[in-house]
Amino acid sequence: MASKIWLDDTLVDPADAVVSVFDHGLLYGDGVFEGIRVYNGRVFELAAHLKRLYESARAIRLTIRMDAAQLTDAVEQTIRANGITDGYIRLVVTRGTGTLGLGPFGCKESRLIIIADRIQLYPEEMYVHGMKVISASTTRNHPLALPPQIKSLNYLNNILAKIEALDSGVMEAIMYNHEGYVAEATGDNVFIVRNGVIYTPPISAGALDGITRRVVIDLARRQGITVVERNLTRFELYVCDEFFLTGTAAEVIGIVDIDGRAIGDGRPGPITCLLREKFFAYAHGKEA
Ligand code: PXG
Repeated sequence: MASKIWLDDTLVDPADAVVSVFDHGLLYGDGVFEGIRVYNGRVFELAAHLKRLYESARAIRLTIRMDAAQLTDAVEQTIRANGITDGYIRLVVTRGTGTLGLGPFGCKESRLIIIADRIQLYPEEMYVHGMKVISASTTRNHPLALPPQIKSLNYLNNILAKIEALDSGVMEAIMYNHEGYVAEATGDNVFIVRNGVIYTPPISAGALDGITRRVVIDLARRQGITVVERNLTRFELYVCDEFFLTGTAAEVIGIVDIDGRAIGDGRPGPITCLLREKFFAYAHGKEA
């Protein structure tokens, strides 16, 4: 449990970290957020996360109460106050208190919440032996309806797919877009390997522009592995050699089964394991 929470302009006790029932973040999911890792006391890719946060806010005409330099300072103060060296930061910006109506402009001031805590990991054996997933029947939001690049507080689309996963006894679901192409998992980006080449859906397929995704693409290319961004079909997931997901929570995790089809030899593949190792080294500052 966190001992101090950043609320608006200062650190407060968790009991005082409360927002109004009239906050449009609660009433309408009107707001944006980021989930960020801390490794060895260093905030992982903070600049990239803040850029995405400010862009998400700009896209929904939400003003964040401080600039990126002040927000960086607030994040660091929150980590220090909670004694976090390896953990997780949740940054939330809500539209703020308004009236019972959709209109956002009656909300006079956005709220800023920063929570720094330990991270809940998947069980270690899932990283070693790989994870099973299913294909969700819930279609990913149409990118022209709600651009998936906006990391908004409205995650119902993903939650519906997550329910399908949990109902099937697995932890993650793969979501497809309105055209049937792979978009992403409920909180992770999708990668496959076929004949030594890595494939991942383009952001335009309806994926969040994941920070982990970008880092992993870069690490793979530095290993001399070709990475291709193109639309992927469900069939290609079924017959690939390797399959893995990337995300702040999951980092790099091998998928060994989708819809009852075993991937490769049923264990996380060599490229997956290599990239997981490289990601760890990079995250812990052991490799440029
Ligand atoms: N797609 C979606 C829909 C996400 O929400 C990712 C991809 C991966 O992006 P990053 O930038 O993290 O590599 C996300 C991120 C959680 C949790 O508690 C989920 C995310 C981030 C942090 C925590 O499940 N999703």
